[in-house]
Amino acid sequence: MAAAVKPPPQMFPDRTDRHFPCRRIVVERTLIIIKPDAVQRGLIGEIIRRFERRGLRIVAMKMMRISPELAERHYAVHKGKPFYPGLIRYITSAPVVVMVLEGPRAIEIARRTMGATHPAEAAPGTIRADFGVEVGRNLVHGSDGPETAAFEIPLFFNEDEILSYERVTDPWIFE
Ligand code: ABT
Ligand code: MG
Repeated sequence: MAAAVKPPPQMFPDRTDRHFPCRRIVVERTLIIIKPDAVQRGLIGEIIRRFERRGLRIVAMKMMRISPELAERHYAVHKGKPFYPGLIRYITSAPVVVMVLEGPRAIEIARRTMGATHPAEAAPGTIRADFGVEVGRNLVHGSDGPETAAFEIPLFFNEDEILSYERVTDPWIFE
């Protein structure tokens, strides 16, 4: 007898916040890059650990060397700015680890976990404050909005490299 085919569960149904009914909880994906300085300094595990512990779900991850062509596409919005050539040199200088994180308000949560762009201005306890000093060695990248994430993720991952799954801990992290 053929088993009944169950529709796939909707992992994060968009919903309103129980405590703030006017606020909609939006499930997002964000692109994270553990930059060359962080890889060279042996901070891959430390940085992944912080995002993982926060509760965001890792749905894609790989190590790679970013080509100049890919760097130019990723940082196209900064073309022409004085720091652009150094930025391209930096991001292509050595291997990086790229990941896609998923969860309610994942973009904002990841950015707050990373801290301000300039490590000197980043709040203590954030990645950039705890490990960084200068903006040109700020350890980690995270998409800065939903449109940016939608643009950046396909630059680094094919759709079949991004996994859909649930963790047994999800009900203890997501209400
Ligand atoms: P990214 O996550 O790398 O995009 O950094 P963030 O979004 O926090 O900051 P933005 B404004 O996007 O900067 C992109 C990279 O350019 C570098 N930068 C930026 C400078 O070196 N000097 C500057 O004055 C500014 C504004 C920092 C960012 N990444 N790096 N390296
Ligand atoms: Mg940015």
